[in-house]
Amino acid sequence: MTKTQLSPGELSRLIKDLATRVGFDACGISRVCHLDESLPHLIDWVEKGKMASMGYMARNIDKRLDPSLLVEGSRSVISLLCNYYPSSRQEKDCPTFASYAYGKDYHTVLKERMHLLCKLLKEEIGDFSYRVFTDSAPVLEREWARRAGLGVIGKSGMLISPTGGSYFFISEIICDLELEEDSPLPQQDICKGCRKCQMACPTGAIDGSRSIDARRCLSYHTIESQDDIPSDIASRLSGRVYGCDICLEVCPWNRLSKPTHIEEFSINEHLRVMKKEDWEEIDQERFNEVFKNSPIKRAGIEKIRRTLREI
Ligand code: B12
Ligand code: SF4
Ligand code: SF4
Repeated sequence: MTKTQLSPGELSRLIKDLATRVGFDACGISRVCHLDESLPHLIDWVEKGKMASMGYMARNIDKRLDPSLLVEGSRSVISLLCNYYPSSRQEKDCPTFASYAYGKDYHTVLKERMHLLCKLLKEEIGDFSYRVFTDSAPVLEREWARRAGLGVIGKSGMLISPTGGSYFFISEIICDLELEEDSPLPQQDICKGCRKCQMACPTGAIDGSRSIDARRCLSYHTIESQDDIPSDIASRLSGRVYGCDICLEVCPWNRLSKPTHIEEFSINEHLRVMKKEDWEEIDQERFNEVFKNSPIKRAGIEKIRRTLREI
């Protein structure tokens, strides 16, 4: 069978079935286009310096707004959500890590699943071209997921699914297939009168504009930034050494969260129990061994130890 034998609607339904089969929680489709509406928002964010030292956010703006410049000949963006809400947490008195980093690196886990999805699809419809992405290239992932009807952007900047909350990774397959697109959810204000994330953010990074100021975000300072943490930010860490989940924890939509069924996202046994003194003692070799497949390698042991001294 070739891809021409299925209509765009039939193809889209087949892709959504396969997405469920390989373990994704939601799948939505958009047609490749230039994200005109996002341009002023993104430029404003960059020009006001809210990207902090993440210079890569100011580069490739054209590609970030137009996937056809990133993947030649692409016609559709298949957005996928994958739930990572943990079923078990770190022990008490351990330095706190953001829950997205508990298990195996999501880049690897999700890319494997997306390639599997495409392999199964090729078995059904024949060859097509595609590339897979998750937090790995200039792609406005939340905006594509929003356009594909998978959720709405909250005050915290998070993409919130009205059926499952915001503990989801976003990833996408950008391909040359002609598919039936989904519609965005109605632009009702998902937050209504709520300001819980704004009130709870310890550093005032959330101003209600639906994107955040990275210069004030603990996640930025504990993972992305190579500099020492400024003292007014460091004094608000409250035990956090890698990322921050506060704006997710307080969000009422996350009462809908259910533990992930993806085994690879369950908490690394060492991370679950390691106390401050264990982090001070672990050497580079042992760190590499224990956290071989973990996203926390991004910050590295030296950065984690520098942050530890601040908590
Ligand atoms: C840079 C980055 C960061 C930076 C900056 C955060 C930020 N808000 O931009 C830092 C290091 C601080 C960070 C932190 C976190 N991140 Co991050 N991060 C990214 C990254 C690489 C780019 C985001 C980006 O483009 N920012 C630029 C701003 C301008 O864009 P934006 O906030 O996405 O907003 C767009 C739309 O929402 C829309 N929009 C928003 N408001 C409005 C209003 C109007 C009127 C309109 C028209 C449009 C609009 O327009 C914007 C431009 O299109 C993405 C991966 C990717 N490639 O997309 C992951 C990503 C956003 N991060 C993610 C996660 C999980 C986190 C953390 C929870 C990790 C943690 N626990 O520590 C925190 C959450 C902090 C927060 N509340 O946002 C997930 C979010 C999943 C979700 N459900 O939303 C992503 C998508 C990674 C992934 N593949 O899953 N992150
Ligand atoms: S991740 Fe933490 S510091 Fe960053 S915006 Fe959310 S609550 Fe604020
Ligand atoms: S905590 Fe409240 S204001 Fe913040 S994103 Fe969730 S619903 Fe919106």
